[in-house]
Amino acid sequence: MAVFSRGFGARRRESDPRLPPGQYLTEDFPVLSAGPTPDVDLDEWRFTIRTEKDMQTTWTWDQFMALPIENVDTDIHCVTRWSKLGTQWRGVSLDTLFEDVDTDVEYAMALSYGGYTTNVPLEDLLGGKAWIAFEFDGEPLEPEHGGPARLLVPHLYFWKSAKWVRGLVLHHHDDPGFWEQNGYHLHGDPWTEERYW
Ligand SMILES: Nc1nc2c(c(=O)[nH]1)N[C@H]1C(S)=C(S)[C@@H](COP(=O)(O)O)O[C@H]1N2
Ligand SMILES: [Mo]
Repeated sequence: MAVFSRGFGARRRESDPRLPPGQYLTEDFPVLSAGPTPDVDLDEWRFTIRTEKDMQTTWTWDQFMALPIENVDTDIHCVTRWSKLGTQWRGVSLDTLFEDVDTDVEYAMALSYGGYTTNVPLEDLLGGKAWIAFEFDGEPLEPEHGGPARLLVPHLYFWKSAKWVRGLVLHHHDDPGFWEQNGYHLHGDPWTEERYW
């Protein structure tokens, strides 16, 4: 019967070892935004890292595009339980952006055009784990998905991947960002289901 073969197929897909617990696979790319999509002009776009000593490093779009660009092939996991496997991105590694940043602290707050914030430990941003991505699937990142550029931290739930990112502020403390103040977990590891707190 059709209903059984569908159920069987769903169970097989859910047992994919790339799928964290409690997640299901989707082929779509859902849009999840807490507010309107900001209109960010490339001439006005800036990315700034501000340290705990108030030292700032800022890139314009042209300066940013002159940095080494990496291809990233990765799975993404939203806390609302969808996961998408093998997504293709291009972006600049946070390791590259931190090369000349002098800091002694352990935490960052990502800031976005439009006001969104999310907190991420530096440990989760460095070491080849995070990028500022500006291409998805071979095309410039769509505004609704965070274009011109978004943070991509694929090993954490996708709310950490701040769309329309404009910078990072480094802190001594792991202060909660937007969703974290509203009950989402401070860290957000999908493999241990750090969903809410
Ligand atoms: N600036 C901003 N970034 C954001 C969000 C948001 O509302 N605003 N939502 C987060 C959440 S909850 C998720 S699941 C992903 C969704 O990204 P997508 O819309 O590209 O699927 O973006 C994250 N980044
Ligand atoms: Mo999300």
